[in-house]
Amino acid sequence: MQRLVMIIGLVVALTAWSVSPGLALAKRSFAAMDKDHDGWISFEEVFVTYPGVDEEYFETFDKNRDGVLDANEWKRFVPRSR
Ligand SMILES: [Ca+2]
Repeated sequence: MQRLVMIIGLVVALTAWSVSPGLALAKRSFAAMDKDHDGWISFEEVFVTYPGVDEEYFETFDKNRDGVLDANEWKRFVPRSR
């Protein structure tokens, strides 16, 4: 019985450890998000990393409405999952 508890505990710990990077909605750095290194983050670049983000949500961070996020706009971005 004790062994079973240990095994379950181990499985839970391993699952939490392996799943956490996927669950981590921690924001990536501007450089990491700017895949094509053009100095802007497009909706497509955000979508690749955060598929839960739709265009409408993306646009709430695009303060100057140019369709991309600059470094300052990216600072305010908050990842969200669907
Ligand atoms: Ca912009």
